[in-house]
Amino acid sequence: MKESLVKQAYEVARQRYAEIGVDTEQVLKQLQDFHLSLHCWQADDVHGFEVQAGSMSGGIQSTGDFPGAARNIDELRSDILKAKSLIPGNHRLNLHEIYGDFKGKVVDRDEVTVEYFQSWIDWAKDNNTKLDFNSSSFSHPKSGSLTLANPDKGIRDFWIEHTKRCRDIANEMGKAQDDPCIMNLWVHDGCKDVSVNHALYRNTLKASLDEIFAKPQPMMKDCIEGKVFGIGLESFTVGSHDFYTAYAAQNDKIVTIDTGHYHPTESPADKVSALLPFVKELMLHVSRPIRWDSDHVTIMDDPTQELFFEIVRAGALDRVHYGLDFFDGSINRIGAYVIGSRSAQKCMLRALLEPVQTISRLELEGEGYKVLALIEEQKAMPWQAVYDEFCVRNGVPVGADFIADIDRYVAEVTSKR
Ligand code: RNT
Ligand code: ZN
Repeated sequence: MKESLVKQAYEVARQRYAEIGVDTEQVLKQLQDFHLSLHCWQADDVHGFEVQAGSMSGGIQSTGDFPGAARNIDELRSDILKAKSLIPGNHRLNLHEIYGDFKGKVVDRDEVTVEYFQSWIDWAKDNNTKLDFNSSSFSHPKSGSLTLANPDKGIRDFWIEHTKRCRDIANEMGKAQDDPCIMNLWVHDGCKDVSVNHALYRNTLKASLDEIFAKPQPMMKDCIEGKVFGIGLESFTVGSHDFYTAYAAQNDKIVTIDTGHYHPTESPADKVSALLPFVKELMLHVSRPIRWDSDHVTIMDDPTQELFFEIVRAGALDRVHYGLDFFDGSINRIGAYVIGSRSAQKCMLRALLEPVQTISRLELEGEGYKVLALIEEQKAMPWQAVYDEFCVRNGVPVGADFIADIDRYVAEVTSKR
């Protein structure tokens, strides 16, 4: 794409937006300050680097066997850097515990320490990237259908120990980067079939969380993620949305909204303004559910756009952490990162370009049709010219030009794996 064309289009867009009271230069600054947390697990279909790794369990699934997945820590780092080089702005990296640098050693989940993440901390520093973290309760012989909610004290304590250690690691990451590390806690605990012990499991999970969170960890923040169901755990989920919402409100925790974790007609976007009066912050797992929590690559679909509109309209930009969570093994995985990240950014950009004060005033004055008119008109405003300009200023390919870069990387790197 010719840079001079991008500049011309941006100049027109800048004037069009100025006419409706929107300062695109200001918006470009806000977009520069918008940091996604790239999930490391799209690079290798949620496999991780445990020496003893078994098959995937815990109700999630990555489908497809597109060639070129990262097979080790060096390949994963290289792929992440490639993806980052094609995404404008600077973004965080979200690690799962199973992605530690175990250096050929069998390190069980209740033995993990920051030692196995030191090379990540160094890598992050060298690459001007901040880290976020996740405990990993799936894909392990002790995962079963119940971990932190397990009435068996031995198994429960194993996972409590794991999660406590993960909080220690996250806190060390936070200290090293002088910025709190956001640690997400998701456990798949649930029942495949009818059960009469729902209350027992939920009380057990609550007690486990209380124990896990007892230790103050000033340089990390806890978020808790519920869901509707997992594969093989269809009848009951211990950590449902209601469970974690109540827990977070009572215990000052961050609620994670994974856009694939609700009933098909339920709106994740609607949860933003419903939760923010009660919890200080939210974490997002932006994904794309197709019929179920299938974790397809994020695109600019209506639910994603609506989610970002709701955050900006609520004035909550700095109360949200922006994680991604998709894992499609059927397409080029670097392409998946680039498409998903750029789509999330475009949704944020469109939300930032909305003349929300004008529309809000009209709504309060009872001018319903004008509200509708302005919102409809926004859809065809030249926001894309602003995004192209953002890419140029960040020195990354404009439009679909990133495809050629990925093709080159396939030829030179991933096709040789
Ligand atoms: C699973 C949750 C969870 C995982 C990752 C790997 O349904 O969304 O966030 O996708 O932690
Ligand atoms: Zn998630």
